Amino acid sequence: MHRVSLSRFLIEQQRQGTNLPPELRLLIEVVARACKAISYTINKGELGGVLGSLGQQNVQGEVQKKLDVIANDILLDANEWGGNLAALASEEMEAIHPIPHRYPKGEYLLVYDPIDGSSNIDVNLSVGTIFSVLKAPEEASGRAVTEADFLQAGRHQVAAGYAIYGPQTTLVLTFGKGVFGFTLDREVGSWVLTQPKITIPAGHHEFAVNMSNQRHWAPGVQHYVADCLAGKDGPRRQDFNMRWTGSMVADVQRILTRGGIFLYPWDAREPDRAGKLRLMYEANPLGMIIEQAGGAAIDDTGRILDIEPSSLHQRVAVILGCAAEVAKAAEYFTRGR
Ligand code: AHM
Ligand code: MG
Repeated sequence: MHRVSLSRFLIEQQRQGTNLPPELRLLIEVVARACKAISYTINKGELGGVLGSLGQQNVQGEVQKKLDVIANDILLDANEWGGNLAALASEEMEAIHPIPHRYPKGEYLLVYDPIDGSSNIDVNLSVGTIFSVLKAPEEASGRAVTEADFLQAGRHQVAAGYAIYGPQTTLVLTFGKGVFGFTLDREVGSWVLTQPKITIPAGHHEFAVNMSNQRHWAPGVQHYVADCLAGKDGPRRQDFNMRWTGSMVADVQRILTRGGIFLYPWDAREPDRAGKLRLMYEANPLGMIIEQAGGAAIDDTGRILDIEPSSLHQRVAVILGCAAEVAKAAEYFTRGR
C-alpha cells in the first residue's frame, strides 16, 4: 500500500499552492504530534496512573479529570516554543496563555479542548482533542495579545481539527479546502493519510441527542425529536435510529462516516439561551469541519460560524450534520419558537 504521512501530505498541499503557509503547516504538525503523545498517555490507562479525578474544578465549574490537565499541559508544552503562535487558550485555562517572552512570537492563535468527552475516560470509551486556529489581528503584533483578539467568528478560522482516541486513533483536519482523515500507525509512530476526501453521506436517518434533557428543550426541538421518534407512523414517514456517545468528537466522527444529525440544544435551565457546548473550541472547529464535509452547523437560529463571540468560554446550542437534515430541524425550530 502506498502510504502518505501527515508531513508529506501537508508539504504536497503547500506545493500545490493550497492556502497553507509554512508556519501554519508546522503548527498543525506540532498539534498532531501532541495528540500522538496524548493518545499514548490515554492508552496506558490505569497502568500510567492517569485515570480518575483531581478533586478540583475548571473555569466551567466542572470536575477536572487527571487527563484533562495532563493533555492540556502536553499541548501547552508542545506549542509554546515553536515560534508560530502569539497565544493559546483552552477549556481548562480561565485566561489566555500568551507566548512567554523567552520564545519568538508568531502570528497564530490556538484554541483547544484537550479532552472532549471527559466523562468517558474512566469507562474506556472514546474521547478526543479538538482544536481551532485563528490569525492574531495584525495590530496585535506590536503589543501583548488579549482575550479580545481571540473573539473572532468561526468563519475566520484558518484551520481546525480533532483527534479521536477510540478503537483506532484518528486525526481529522481541515484548512478550508476539504476534510482529510489520518490514522495513527502506532508501530511507526506516524499519522498516515487514510481518508483523502471526507464528505458526509446523505440519507442516513440517525440522530444523536441526550434524551434525558428532553423536558427542558424549547418546543421546536421537542417537536423535531418527537417526529423522529414517531418513525414510519409519524409525519416524517421513516424510522430513525438513535446514538449518543457522550463525546461530541465520536458523534461527529460517526456523522462524517455514515451521516445523520447531532443536537445539543439550548435548554430551559440555561437562562441566556446558551447550550452546554463551548463556541470557541468545540462548536466552531467541529462546525468548520462539518461544513467543509458538505454539512451544516447551526445554533437554534443561524450558522454557528457567523456567531460573533462575546467571551472565550461562551456556550452555544449546537445542531450539526447532514445539510438536508439540519435544514429540516431548522424548520421545526422556526415554527416552534
Ligand atoms: P467536555 O468537553 O467537558 O467533556 O464536555 C463536552 C461533552 C461533549 O463531548 C458531549 O457531546 C457532551 O459533553 C455530553 O454531554 P452529556 O453529559 O449531556 O451527555
Ligand atoms: Mg473537555
